[in-house]
Amino acid sequence: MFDKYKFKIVFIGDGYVGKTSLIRRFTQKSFEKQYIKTIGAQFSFYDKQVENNEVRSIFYDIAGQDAFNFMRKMFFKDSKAAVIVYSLVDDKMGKESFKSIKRWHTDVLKFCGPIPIAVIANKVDLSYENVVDIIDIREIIKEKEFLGYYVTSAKTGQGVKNAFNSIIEGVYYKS
Ligand code: G3D
Ligand code: MG
Repeated sequence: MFDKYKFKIVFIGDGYVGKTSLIRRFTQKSFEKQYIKTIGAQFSFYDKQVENNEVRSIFYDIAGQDAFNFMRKMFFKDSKAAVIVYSLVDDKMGKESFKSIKRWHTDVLKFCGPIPIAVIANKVDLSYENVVDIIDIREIIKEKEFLGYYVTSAKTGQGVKNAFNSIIEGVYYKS
């Protein structure tokens, strides 16, 4: 049933930015999270109809940030898209997570080639102002197939459904 449209979408970004919370918030309890020990990752499915086609998205999530360097190749293998998450919180970790977008982008290019990439700015509930301009993001992600920039809160749910649905549809229309 899902032979035709099956998208592996990898979630990357610094630790503590909210990757796991975002995936959990969107997929809720509809699918069990599964853990793949050999690559230090976990994943969740999400099925949705796009243009009368069943689309299965498989969101890959880094399980242990520290061990991740060793598993990158396997983690990224056969990805159809990548989502780089950073935190809007105005503290050291938040600012650092924004600077890291470049590094994560380099990783994607290295392991996947020019696949579509989206950026999610998370924890908007903890930020008074979204100071980062989308132009900056586009500068960093110079992908032709940029999947967009989304502002979310995994805590309140703000922007989460829109971000995931847009990303899934974006991947579908580019596939
Ligand atoms: P990671 O998977 O990227 O490492 P997590 O990040 O999803 O584990 O989230 C890290 C912490 O940030 C968690 O806090 C989580 O609850 C919190 N968090 C994630 N997203 C948001 C958000 O949008 N808003 C707020 N306010 N908090 C968020 P704890 O304390 O449970 O470790
Ligand atoms: Mg996590």
